[in-house]
Amino acid sequence: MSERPWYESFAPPPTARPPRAWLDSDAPRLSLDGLWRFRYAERADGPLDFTGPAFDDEGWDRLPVPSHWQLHGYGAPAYTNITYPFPLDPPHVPDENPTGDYRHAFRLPDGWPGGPAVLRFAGADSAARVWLNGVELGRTTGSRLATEFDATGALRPDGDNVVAVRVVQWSAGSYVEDQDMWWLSGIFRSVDLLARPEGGIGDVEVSAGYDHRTGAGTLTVRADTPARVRVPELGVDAATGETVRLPLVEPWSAERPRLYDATVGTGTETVTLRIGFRTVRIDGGVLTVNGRPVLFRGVNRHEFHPDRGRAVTEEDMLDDVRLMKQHNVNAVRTSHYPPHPRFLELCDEYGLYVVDECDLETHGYGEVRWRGNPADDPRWEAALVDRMRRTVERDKNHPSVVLWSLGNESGSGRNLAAMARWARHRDPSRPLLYERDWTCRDVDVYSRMYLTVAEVEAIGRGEEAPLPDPALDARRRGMPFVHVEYAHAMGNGPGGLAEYQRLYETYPRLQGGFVWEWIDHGLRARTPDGREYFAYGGDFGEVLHDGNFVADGLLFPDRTPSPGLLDLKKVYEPVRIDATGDGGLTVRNGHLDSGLSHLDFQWTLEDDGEVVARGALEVGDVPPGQSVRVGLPALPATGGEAHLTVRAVLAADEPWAKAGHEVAATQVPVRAARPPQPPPAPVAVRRDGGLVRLGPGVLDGRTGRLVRLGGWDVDGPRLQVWRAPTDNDRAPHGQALEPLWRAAGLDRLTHRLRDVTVGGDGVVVRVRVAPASSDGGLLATYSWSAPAGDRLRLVVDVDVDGDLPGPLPMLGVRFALPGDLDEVEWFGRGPGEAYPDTGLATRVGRWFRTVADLQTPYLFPQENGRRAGVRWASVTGGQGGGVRVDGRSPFGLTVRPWTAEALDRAAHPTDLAPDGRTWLTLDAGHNGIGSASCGPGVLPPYLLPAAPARLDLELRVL
Ligand code: IPT
Repeated sequence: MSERPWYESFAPPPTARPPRAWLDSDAPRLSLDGLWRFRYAERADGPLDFTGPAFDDEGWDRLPVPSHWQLHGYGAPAYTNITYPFPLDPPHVPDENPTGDYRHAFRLPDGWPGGPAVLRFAGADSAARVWLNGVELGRTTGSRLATEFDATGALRPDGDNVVAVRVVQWSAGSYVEDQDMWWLSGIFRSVDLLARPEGGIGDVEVSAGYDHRTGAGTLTVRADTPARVRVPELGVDAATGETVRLPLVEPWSAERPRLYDATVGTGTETVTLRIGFRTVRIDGGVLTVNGRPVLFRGVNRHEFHPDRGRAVTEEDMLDDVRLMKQHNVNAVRTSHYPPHPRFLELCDEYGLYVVDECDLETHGYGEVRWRGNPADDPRWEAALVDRMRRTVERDKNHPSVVLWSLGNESGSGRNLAAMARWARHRDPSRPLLYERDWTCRDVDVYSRMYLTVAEVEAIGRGEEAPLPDPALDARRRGMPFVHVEYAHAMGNGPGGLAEYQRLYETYPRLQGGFVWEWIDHGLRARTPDGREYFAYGGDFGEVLHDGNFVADGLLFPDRTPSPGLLDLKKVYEPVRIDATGDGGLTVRNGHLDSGLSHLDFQWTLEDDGEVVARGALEVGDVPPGQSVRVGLPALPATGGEAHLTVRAVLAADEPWAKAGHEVAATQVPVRAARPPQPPPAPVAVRRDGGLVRLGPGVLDGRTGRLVRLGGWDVDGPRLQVWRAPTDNDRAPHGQALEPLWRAAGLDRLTHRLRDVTVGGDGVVVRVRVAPASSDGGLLATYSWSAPAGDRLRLVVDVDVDGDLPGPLPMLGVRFALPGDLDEVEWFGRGPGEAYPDTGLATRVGRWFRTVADLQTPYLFPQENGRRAGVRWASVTGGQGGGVRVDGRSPFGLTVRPWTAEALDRAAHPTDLAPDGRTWLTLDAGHNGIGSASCGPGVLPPYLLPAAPARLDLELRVL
């Protein structure tokens, strides 16, 4: 019988110091971050020869601390969403247990005081055993939780100190850390040595409430040692434990993150705090901050960087915070673990509401019907309560943290109840949330994920399906609702954001939600020939993996905003500018507690996409929650299709964006396009051997296809129904359309020319398009005429012939053009891509992009880059000249250097190479995008039925 290894223990770290707040102290601190000596092994039972100072580590490698060893060439990253990559056999883990031995020598700097010292690990994944100068200090668990050890006895005041650490990839803790992310190991957050002065401050607890009725603040700061609390700006000089009533303070909110600098000092140590006065309460079933109902315009944030994994830097965190603020996000759920402590300081400072989530997920137990779920197994109780305790103790002083979350996707069970009991008792000032137990027996807020619009609306109305237990049902019915994950931002999409937001803004019980998720976790990699791409699950040879499900963020891995984030910014606008229909505008202030004086309102008038006038709009200050009516400015006459765009921009610099940054905007059509002229008498068709000449075009008389347009070789039209399935069409956790489409043969349609009829003034080509093994298909009729010598008209009529089930992926025609036509200008919606239920951020205008820039490089190649509402488009080349397409009514436009079929075959963007032609696709419609990659599919109004359709186009040579 062998002894159970140290990392296979259910218990929390036995010798760790009690958890406490993350404090900014003037006591000496020595950062031990840097290059450490490192030895990698495939197993965890290697010799413990390295723990003493005398060991010779000259032969060892060097690895940065903090970092993940898999991102420095040891072992390999692995991605699973739900499934555990090891057998469910707790607390045991496989013998193949990647292990990193670390050593780091340091000296205490001059002036380092004698006396107590603490060695602090901010995060080690997944468990570590720690020695200082050969003395074992203890072990850590809880990858994203801090662990402190008393280092006093082992520390050498003079000479070299050596810290030695063994970190294992798999431990008992791995069973409760089954979050949907890369398995990445190592000391990935900082290591510090902290001097602990005698009579110093161990822990501080701030309680700073705000009474919105009186404007008064109440401040109590407690510490484990008697100390003075000073807030100079408020004239506070009080003892710890004393409650100070302040008749007038400025409250903290995400909109106005007012912080007061404070110190808590004893004779030997002073800690610096930033205090925010705010009160979180559930009042009559509504979650309020400072007495006002809060609306979360939220995102779920994992810590991620494409090179560093979860070892994020301060700059990475700042990038996230600034990007969130710039995109109208006001709330973050720290899915699914407490973030780096600095992130919460930034949320306090820049203004973001935080749902701080405990480091807990046991999702993979769902694979065994939750048999043995750690959330319900008493052997795990102490460890789970310890995790909650370490979350709350570390983060309790942040005004930004408004809710605690017990964890994610861990089923239900008694240990969750124990965690909730502990948290409630320790911090009654913040409500609790946990999504997966729908009875809500342990929490204060009802939360769910990926509900349909109809389900959310039912909850808004208080008409959700009842729970079997009437008491629990009544209790839950009285709770505010938070949609803790919705709108899965995987690949192209998410579609349908506006429908959710409308509900959140309508029903007081619905307090917003958190989009899944903030950033794609693609790891930067290179092809053998050196081209960069972002790797996802399976790219590292994992046996079990969940592919590109790890790439489901609003940001690309390099933090470039995706079209989905631009849509979200529009939907999350805290100011709504709407046309009233009778020549005016309403401006609604959706802020919780700020007016609009920080915004300037500007307008521009565009005539056929050209700016012809601009000015400022006087809106005045509008109190939170109120609307005003504003008259439209006097506009000069326009001759074409005219649009007025009104923008609300920052009047002055903010810490997160410069003056002029657009917060909200709307576009109002003020003059319709001139009605199309009746086509002039068509020019005559000329036969020329096997060719048919018509205006600027030449058709092949046998195939009916256009082969030349002016001087350009072209080939088309070809009916296009297929699109490279999006992640939402593929729908790994939703109703997938892709298999239905493939089963219907829409990816392998064949084309049969029925006839070509050459008349005196036009050509009619009829083609039947249908899949093998089916009698249903589409009939396409291409009617060609030349309304003038320089123009060619093409009317495409599509009819359904027999049984062809919808929705269809898309319906359009495509042409091959010479590849040197590689620039596109269009008048229509832009500049970004748009599908029926996306592109909310786009506006009608004249836009220009190279063909390369029209492509959106989703990590898994899929349909992308379509521009909607296009009135006309020209495709031109560097050498000059090109072709132009005008629509009698607006059409969809996609221009690519490869076909949809090539896009469909690719697994990474680097698999795609321009094939020498420019593929111009003009569509009468696309199916919507939806969010079925995880959640509901396309809403009915955005489905593309298999039904007759028409495109009426005019082609011209430039
Ligand atoms: C849900 C998880 O909470 C989250 O971590 C992530 O996996 C997300 O969905 C999908 O990307 S679980 C889901 C399968 C319902």
